[in-house]
Amino acid sequence: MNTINSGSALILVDIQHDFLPGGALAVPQGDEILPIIASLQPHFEHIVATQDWHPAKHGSFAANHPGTQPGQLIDLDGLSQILWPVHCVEGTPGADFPDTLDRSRWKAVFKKGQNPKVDSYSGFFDNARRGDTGLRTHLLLQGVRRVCIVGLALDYCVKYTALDARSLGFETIVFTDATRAVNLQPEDGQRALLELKAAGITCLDSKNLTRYV
Ligand code: VGL
Ligand code: ZN
Repeated sequence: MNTINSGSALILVDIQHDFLPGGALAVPQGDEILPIIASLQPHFEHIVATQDWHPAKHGSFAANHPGTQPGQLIDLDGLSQILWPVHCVEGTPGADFPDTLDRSRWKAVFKKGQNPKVDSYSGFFDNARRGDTGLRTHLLLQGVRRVCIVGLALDYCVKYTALDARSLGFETIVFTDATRAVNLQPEDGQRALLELKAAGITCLDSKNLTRYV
């Protein structure tokens, strides 16, 4: 395969210890994407990553709402919020990238989820679409027109990053073999793919990368 054209960027979403097997919010089979991502990275000139990065007092943690359990829905500052186990707390090992993930060619890392009052699934904006991570500006300054999105988890951060990318006008591809779903409900991953396709996002196996671009 050849290096993908320079107008394309690879976005690695939240590939962090806490979302991998053994982590606080482990995505089933999340580790299976690591070798696929290793083989994808050499094909891209522009690679960026997002990093879930919460203060310990974050409002998405069930532990910060006495009497609640992970998986429960609450109102958080006016938005419906699923409560999660404590995960990706800033500066902790769970928030780190695994050593097996090659970071040597990444152009930038965009942290998200720092505002305790609102969760942030997308790598572009928080869930209230107020805070901006700077990812959009970064991509535009690099001349990126197409984004290829991989990482964890398909039904949350990958989905919302892809939907925002599309709504911002980027041609958007999700490599489905390089993502895995949390599946709080067993069909959540499949439903996410339908939503992505309905929004005009291309969902394909990364084996088809060169055939497509
Ligand atoms: C994520 C739930 C909470 C994700 C992050 O990366 O998909 N999911 N925080
Ligand atoms: Zn989070």
